[in-house]
Amino acid sequence: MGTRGSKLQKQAQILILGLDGSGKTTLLYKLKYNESVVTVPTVGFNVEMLETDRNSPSLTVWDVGGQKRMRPHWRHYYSDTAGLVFVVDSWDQKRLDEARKELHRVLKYESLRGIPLVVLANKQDLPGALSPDLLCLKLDLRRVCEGRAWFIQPCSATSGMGLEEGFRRIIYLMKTPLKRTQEDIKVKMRSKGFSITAVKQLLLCGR
Ligand SMILES: Nc1nc2c(ncn2[C@@H]2O[C@H](COP(=O)(O)OP(=O)(O)OP(=O)(O)O)[C@@H](O)[C@H]2O)c(=O)[nH]1
Ligand SMILES: [Mg+2]
Repeated sequence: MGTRGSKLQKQAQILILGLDGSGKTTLLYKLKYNESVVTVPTVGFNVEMLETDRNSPSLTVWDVGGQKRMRPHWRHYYSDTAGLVFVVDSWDQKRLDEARKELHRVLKYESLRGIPLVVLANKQDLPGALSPDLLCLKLDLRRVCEGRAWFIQPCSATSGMGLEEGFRRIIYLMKTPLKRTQEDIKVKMRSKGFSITAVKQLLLCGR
């Protein structure tokens, strides 16, 4: 399975990163207990096991605080990570550039090379939230994710919309070698009558 598969066993570690206030802790507890918890900024980390179906590894999910002073510690969580989930506040356009810089910095680390990425475009329930397509452009995902399996998933951590899909997607990307992922998408798109150009664009945009 190459670089990505080598870290995937019966149990896999998922790392959730993102700026402070993007919604990491809210989504972790929504997924775990289906409850909307009142959060405080995370100093350190939260860790939870998430159950999956029997054909998938169970997930140990690490949610690490995103405040500026916490970010130098992110790298201590990279070595055992099989999948990365990066959470973006889709409503807070003022901080998008900061989110882009942090994401690009994270993806440069050698220990995360080839590790699949799901970007969660969170807070879609708020009026004015940016669409995943616009976020894809603003975060320059196409370029920075070259050679990596990735996907951008719209969601709302408060309502739960899109969260399970996002985690199902990271499991799929972890289980499936990059080349096959792209082939699967091509076959599906062809069967729906899309042109090769449209398929290529879709693959480039990861969704
Ligand atoms: N409207 C809306 N608010 C959300 C959503 N997700 C999180 N929030 C709110 O955003 C605020 C920050 O959420 P947290 O989950 O604490 O953010 P965090 O990413 O864990 O922040 P740090 O721990 O500081 O890194 C809280 O007030 C949440 O209720 C969402 O999908 N929609
Ligand atoms: Mg938190």
